[in-house]
Amino acid sequence: PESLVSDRFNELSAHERAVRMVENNIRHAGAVLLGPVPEDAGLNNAVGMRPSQIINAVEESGLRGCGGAGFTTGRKWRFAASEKLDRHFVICNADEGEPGTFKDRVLLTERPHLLVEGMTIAARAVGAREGILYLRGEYVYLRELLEGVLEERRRRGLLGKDILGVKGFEFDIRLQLGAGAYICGEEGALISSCEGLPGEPKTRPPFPVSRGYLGYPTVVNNVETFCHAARILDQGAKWFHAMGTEGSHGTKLFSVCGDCLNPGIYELPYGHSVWELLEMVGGTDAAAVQVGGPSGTMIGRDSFHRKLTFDDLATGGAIIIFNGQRNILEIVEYYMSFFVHESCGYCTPCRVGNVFLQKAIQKFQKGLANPEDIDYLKDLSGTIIETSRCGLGMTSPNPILSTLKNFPLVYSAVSKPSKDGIRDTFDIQSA
Ligand code: L3W
Ligand code: SF4
Repeated sequence: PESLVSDRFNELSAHERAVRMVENNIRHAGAVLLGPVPEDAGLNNAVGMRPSQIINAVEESGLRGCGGAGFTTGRKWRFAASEKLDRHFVICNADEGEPGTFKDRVLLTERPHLLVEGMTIAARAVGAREGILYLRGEYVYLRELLEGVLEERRRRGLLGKDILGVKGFEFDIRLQLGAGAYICGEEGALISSCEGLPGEPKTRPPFPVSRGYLGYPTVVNNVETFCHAARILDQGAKWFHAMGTEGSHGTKLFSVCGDCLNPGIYELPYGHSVWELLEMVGGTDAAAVQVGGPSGTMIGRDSFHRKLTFDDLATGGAIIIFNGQRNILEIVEYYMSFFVHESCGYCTPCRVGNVFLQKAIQKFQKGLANPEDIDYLKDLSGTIIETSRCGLGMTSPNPILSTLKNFPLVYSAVSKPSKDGIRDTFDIQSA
């Protein structure tokens, strides 16, 4: 929209721009998360419902986890509620660390009450009395604001004992800060970190819903997921279900950055194509779009018709736009350096394999690769994916695999046949 590229718009801070984007989209696409939200209407409804009715409503809405993996939220809550242990926990994963993702930061800043409302509704649904808001270490500046929100809600009877006057409905939340490790956004590592242990993923199963924090049933959801749950309890499952597509209901916040006129946060119903989003953000010059951050997929112009849904291009929200001046191998090498740095080191394939992948990409960058190195990249990527314990290792080869598939010329243009056809090996010491 024209108003977004006015001089006034360019004077705004990055955060103000993000909110303006959402406000603008609200006028165009309809407000859900950052539009006018009636205070605690969802929680007021939830206290009049049985836990099973809350879970039914969330399940019927079709809400799926907004961190990227898209597990059905109602099912997750049902699993946790069905566990008969005497303590249950609700944890909000606000360890927003995927490069290119900054939507949760805006929700935490602009809608902290909606988030805590969603967590409180989840607590009522699964029978949790204790909650943790796990905040990304780099968002430490939000601590005071969030502590203030929790305190205010305790004062107003929205947290603590007998919430909203309902006898026996007790729930409170403590804030815990991460310390800058990306892996702590993985739910097992996050739980370990909350327990005071090193931030390393846990082997699943058991899933957190049955044995999570301190061994008790635990619901871990993303910030956006809790916010949607609160709106669903306010507006109804049918309202949410009616938006989006068959397999991806409701709306989604997208963090858009890179080579476009109007980076920011956009809230859209699921089902828009990448091209439609590029038109909205002034990014139609794009040569490549990284959907879902480094652990996602890089697509080229011939795939811009693809849809932003779980059935096509699933994403936790990151959309990074690259114009034709960008060097794809440089981007891939940078993403691999990110994974090398952030691997927790528990599994050898992830700890060592990603270093080898990065080295191999550097070989292509230097023009020293041969066609056999392409097979090497594919083979090693497959091994890392198959043998890693958590999502980091399972997705770390994606920058390579998606660019090999969608930008094959980038690789073939810089690789030359070796003299004897034998592929070079990488020296573990130098790696
Ligand atoms: C009970 C089962 N629960 C699965 C639960 C599980 C988890 C959720 C998703 O994340 C994504 C990746 C990237 N019984 C269950 C079950 N669950 N089966 O469902 O589980 P899963 O394993 O599909 O995914 P995940 O490993 O939790 C991987 C994204 O995370 N990612 C980065 C994300 C970054 C952000 C951010 O910065 N905000 O979100 C990196 O890999 O999209 O799809 O709760 O317990 N049988
Ligand atoms: Fe750690 Fe990587 Fe193994 Fe995940 S896959 S547990 S990050 S070494």
